[in-house]
Amino acid sequence: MMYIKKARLSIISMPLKKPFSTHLGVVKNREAIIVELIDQDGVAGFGETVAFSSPWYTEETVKTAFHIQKDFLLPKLMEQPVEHPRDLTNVFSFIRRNEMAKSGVETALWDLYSKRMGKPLSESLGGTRNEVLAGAVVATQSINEALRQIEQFSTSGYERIKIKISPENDIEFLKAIRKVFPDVPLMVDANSAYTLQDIEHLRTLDEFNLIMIEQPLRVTDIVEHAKLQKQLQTPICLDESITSVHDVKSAIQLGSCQVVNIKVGRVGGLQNAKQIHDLCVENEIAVWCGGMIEFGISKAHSIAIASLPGFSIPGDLSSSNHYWEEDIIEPLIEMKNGKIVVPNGPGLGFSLNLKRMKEITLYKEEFV
Ligand code: OSB
Ligand code: MG
Repeated sequence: MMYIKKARLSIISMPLKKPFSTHLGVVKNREAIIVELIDQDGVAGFGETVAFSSPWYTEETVKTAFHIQKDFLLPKLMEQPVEHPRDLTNVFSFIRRNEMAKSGVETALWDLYSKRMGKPLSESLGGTRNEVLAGAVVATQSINEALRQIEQFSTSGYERIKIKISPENDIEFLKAIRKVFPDVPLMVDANSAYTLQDIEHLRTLDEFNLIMIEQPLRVTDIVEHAKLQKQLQTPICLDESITSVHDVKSAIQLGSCQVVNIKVGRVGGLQNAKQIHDLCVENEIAVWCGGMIEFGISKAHSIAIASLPGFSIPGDLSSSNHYWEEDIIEPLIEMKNGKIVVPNGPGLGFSLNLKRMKEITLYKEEFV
């Protein structure tokens, strides 16, 4: 049994090395909540809440997640001991949605559990890979900057490049990119920039030999994505539309996608992420691990889940220094030859850099 005796929520803030720009806006600074859980034996587990400062990507924010964690999730967990982190999905089911808030706490419990068992988190989750495939994201409104970044990322070894697009820039960007890099493994992410009205326009993207198009339509357009997929050669990948195992079941039934982007935070934690992985493998839907411009704790959880056998496509998994001058973990995460090694120490296999945490913590609260 894990009796959580103490919990700590730290709101941190760090500037990105370079702005991350999509049609929805620009991220220049990243806030997040680091969750620490400590059990009856003093074993500590760490999680990261990946909601943004504003609700541009999902409806949650750092403040809403802090509220849900402080006032609902932590009190519940501290009054009700659990034997295994998989039990948390049920324990937290009295709270509707708020998946990133739940995930911050649930992932910390997985780390704690794995440390108690003395085994790597990847092993607790059923991971089989020793290394995961790394990919980089290009998020800029300038073609020259995009070309420069693609050059840099592909020569440093990233296995695939993802570029953010919208109807305003897609054709122009892709023409320029394919002229210089005809063979680079390339995919696009639209973050819901299109509607079904754009079907003819979207069909013109088929000629660019894209690995997939991620989330072309709106979050709730599960039926519309199925209509679109029937008319597109390029595989559709769903990101924002998938927040639960049930969403994946609907998407499979309707034929809304051929690929699913699994983000631990967006689906409420590692247990749901694992179940979505299993369901996709069973139904021959490809999966990969999505990124959230996150810090090292969340990256470490992503590496652990991406070690499951179904994660056969490179994810948004990058080095610590991809977004950060100095990440919050030790050792730092490093991509080498397009891969990131899955650590074999107990739990996450990374620890917090306390000096760095101190520099970037805005606010901290402890619960006993
Ligand atoms: O849509 O996949 C997305 C980052 C923040 C919010 C949404 C998305 C992203 C990314 C991943 O594209 C970037 C990364 O972490 O490397
Ligand atoms: Mg996406």
